[in-house]
Amino acid sequence: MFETYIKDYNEAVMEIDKEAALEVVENALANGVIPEDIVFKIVMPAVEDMMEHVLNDLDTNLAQHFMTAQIAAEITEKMLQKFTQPPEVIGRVIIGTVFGDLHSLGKRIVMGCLKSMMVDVIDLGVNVTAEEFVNAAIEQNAQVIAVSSMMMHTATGEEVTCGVIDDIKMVKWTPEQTRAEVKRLIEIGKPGGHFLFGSSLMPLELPEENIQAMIQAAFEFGSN
Ligand code: B12
Repeated sequence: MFETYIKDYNEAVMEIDKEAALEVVENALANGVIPEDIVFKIVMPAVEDMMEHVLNDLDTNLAQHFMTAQIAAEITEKMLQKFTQPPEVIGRVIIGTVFGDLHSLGKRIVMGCLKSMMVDVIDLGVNVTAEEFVNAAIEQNAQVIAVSSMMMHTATGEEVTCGVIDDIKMVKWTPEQTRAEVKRLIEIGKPGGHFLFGSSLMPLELPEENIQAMIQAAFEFGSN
């Protein structure tokens, strides 16, 4: 019977079906499974299983990855209140997204995994300065500071200005028009330094000669 709960729970998270996953947990509890076993024998192995899939199985998608962590965190928090003995928390982590960066999805997945593994997580949100990380770690007596940083310049702490070419319009431009636009952007951004020129979406329809023209112009006008 217990094996069936494991199988049903895994299927539910792979289907991104939160309701079904919660129902498996409710059924298991109603049939005498203890909250400790829900967390350590059903929920936590499912998170580990998902991490394996993400590493080795190209068909695993972001929604499955995200929801497994979120469901695990939610159930673990509920089950902790029902544990007969206070659970052994293995450590405390201060987490946040670095200053200048507003990306939060990856951080939330990491938080979900950590919570389901008995780590106390304190989230400082996004756009967090180095001082805020350190002060929080000292105040909260955390052993680990976990920093999420999705962008090159915020990861390295540089102040940069980004100039992104309009790669939707670039689909219809000629290589000469592309070159002129790169020149224009770089002339605006380059004075003073710390200027990052780039593209964004790169639609599949972009003619290759425009990409070549963009790169050549970026080297030509961007070099000192
Ligand atoms: C979604 C997204 C956005 C969303 C963010 C929504 C949100 N609330 O998070 C929006 C549209 C707002 C956005 C904005 C911008 N974005 Co953006 N964005 C993305 C995108 C498409 C996906 C990021 C994501 O969520 N991935 C899914 C998660 C699950 O993966 P993940 O973040 O990598 O996290 C995993 C690991 O990295 C790791 N991890 C993450 N954090 C941590 C922390 C710790 C401690 C640990 C252990 C692990 C860990 O575990 C996670 C789970 O597996 C990426 C491109 C890409 N394919 O990655 C660009 C991307 C990150 N963005 C980029 C850019 C440039 C921007 C903008 C500057 C665009 C603009 N010109 O306005 C702005 C920045 C605004 C700002 N100041 O932050 C660039 C960064 C380039 C670079 N490397 O420097 C990327 C790479 C796109 C690109 N190719 O140009 N973006």
